Amino acid sequence: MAYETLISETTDSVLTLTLNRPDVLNAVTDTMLHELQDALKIAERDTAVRCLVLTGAGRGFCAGQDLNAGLAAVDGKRPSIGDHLRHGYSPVIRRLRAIEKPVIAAVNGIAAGAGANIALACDIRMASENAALAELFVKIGLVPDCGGTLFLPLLVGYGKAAELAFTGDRIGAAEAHRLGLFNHVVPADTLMERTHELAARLAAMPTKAIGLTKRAFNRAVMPDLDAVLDYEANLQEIASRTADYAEGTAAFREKRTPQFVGK
Ligand code: LHQ
Repeated sequence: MAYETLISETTDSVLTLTLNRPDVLNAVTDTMLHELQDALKIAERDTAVRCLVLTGAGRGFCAGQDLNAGLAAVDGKRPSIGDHLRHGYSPVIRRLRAIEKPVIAAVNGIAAGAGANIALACDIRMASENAALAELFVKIGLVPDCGGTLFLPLLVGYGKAAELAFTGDRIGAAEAHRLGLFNHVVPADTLMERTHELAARLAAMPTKAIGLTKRAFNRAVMPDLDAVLDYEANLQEIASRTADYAEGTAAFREKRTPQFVGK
């Protein structure tokens, strides 16, 4: 299948999906969301695919929502960010969690905002030494979405999750590994080879047993994912109506430091 923003390749029963907007660190557009939804839907049904790898082209994994794409008011009408999450991002997160095959994120560079939480929605994260992760929503006046309010405290505990989400600080690969956010950190030039080794190994294992294990983990530790995604969308809608969100996004586009007013 040929996509505009995604490269899809299958080798040794491993489907590799590469986010492909390298000039903007693979920032997410509507097209990318639709293509991801489509590719994951096909992968779910395709018995020849027994493991998935998600990675990014170029020096970034994914910089989250493309802040230059479709968020401005048109004819005085603002698009609803809550709806954007419900119809664009949430189906992707739900599919990553529901697909009964292992999903590995090969984090090749910065994973930020929605990009960070897409990585956290995967089962296992392999990372290169120059990878980094940032829950930087707060830096544009937003709250973590894409399931981050669940995945982050689940992986690192509440205190560290609060620190990462409240500050938006970027953490390097070694720190992310120490916190349990990245399973393994490897030299950049070996990331895809090492990821493929693990993926091929998992693809040769009893896929049904792995799928059922994933189903059980989902039920045990994230049974309310749908409600979490919906709640995040409601909260993001509120946050997106604040002066700080307007300032944060304007400052990003104008390449300057934002001046937040706290409301
Ligand atoms: C970008 C982006 C980007 C556009 C880098 N957009 N161009 C959901 C629903 C609806 C609304 C809002 O949000 C959400 C969820 C979210 O994901 S919110 C979070 C959105 N993402 C961000 O706020 C991240 C913005 N990017 C950054 O802060 C930096 O680019 C990071 C820290 C990711 C990387 O910094 P650097 O390594 O210094 O790279 P850079 O800033 O120079 O970026 C390279 C290029 O990519 C640059 O373009 P240029 O033309 O100057 O070379 C950036 O403008 C572009 N880019 N992220 N999200």
